[in-house]
Amino acid sequence: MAASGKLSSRLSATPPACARTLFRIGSPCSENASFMAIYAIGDVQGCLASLQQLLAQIRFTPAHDRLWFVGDLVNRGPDSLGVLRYVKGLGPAAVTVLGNHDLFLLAVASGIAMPRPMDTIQPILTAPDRDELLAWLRCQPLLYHVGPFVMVHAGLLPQWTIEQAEGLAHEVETILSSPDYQEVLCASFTSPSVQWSDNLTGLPRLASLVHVFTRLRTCSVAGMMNESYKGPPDHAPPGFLPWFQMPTHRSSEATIICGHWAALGLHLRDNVLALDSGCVWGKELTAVRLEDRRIFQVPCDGKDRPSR
Ligand SMILES: [Mn+2]
Repeated sequence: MAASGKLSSRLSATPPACARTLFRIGSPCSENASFMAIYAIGDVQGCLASLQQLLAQIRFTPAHDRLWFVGDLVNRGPDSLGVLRYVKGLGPAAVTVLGNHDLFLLAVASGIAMPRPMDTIQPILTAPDRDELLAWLRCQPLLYHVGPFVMVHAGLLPQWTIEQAEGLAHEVETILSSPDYQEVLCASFTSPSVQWSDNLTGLPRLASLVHVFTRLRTCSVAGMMNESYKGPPDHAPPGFLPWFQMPTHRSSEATIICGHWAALGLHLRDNVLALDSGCVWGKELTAVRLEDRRIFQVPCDGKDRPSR
């Protein structure tokens, strides 16, 4: 559904009625009552110029508006340091959830993972404010839930309710934001991933959760995650479907906002807003205004080329 070429904005499926209660600040009877807009934004991955262009298009005003980022603020694009500084600097005007590239940055910074040729995180690692940026990043959530909306980087297993998913995310967030955070990074980046099971304990449990929240694309009806498939949903391996298409998808009462799957592209359903429209691959960066589901996009054709 991603628009191509020129700047575009349009409306998609109707938001749930209860979404409107999110957007009121102060008393509606007050003379000073103001209304804010919440914009959910897809994977930025260091594409600062595209982000700035998108924010200009929506006339983002930090005093009144809120930005929700689906994670993967950094890597592959040319200015991960600039994006990280900008989003951190927004304070309460921005929320982000952690993506796999954000966690990879933390793992490299801890000496747990090695950077690869396509990675563009080195300027963060040598920045004078590196420690503040990284400390801020690892305290961001894996799951953010307000009203009818739940934001995660990749997806939720079909057997999880929203309440279960929140509790599971909190297990990981508690460790990541503690002095022991490197243990979960080490388990996530140096051991073979383990399929999720309620019976998992300790670090394999946390690593499996990290894997699901930040990398899930397709899974089986039984909730087994496909580890490697990154292509378009129509060509998923036999027995695997996009996580949100499962007939027993137990989180379907909420609207899930996610990214991570560039080959899926911008994909909007009544209860899913998948926003990775491939900015870092020269396609578009997308924002959805949650109040009315209006779509805003900028083309990312040249100003934010990934370095190779
Ligand atoms: Mn990702």
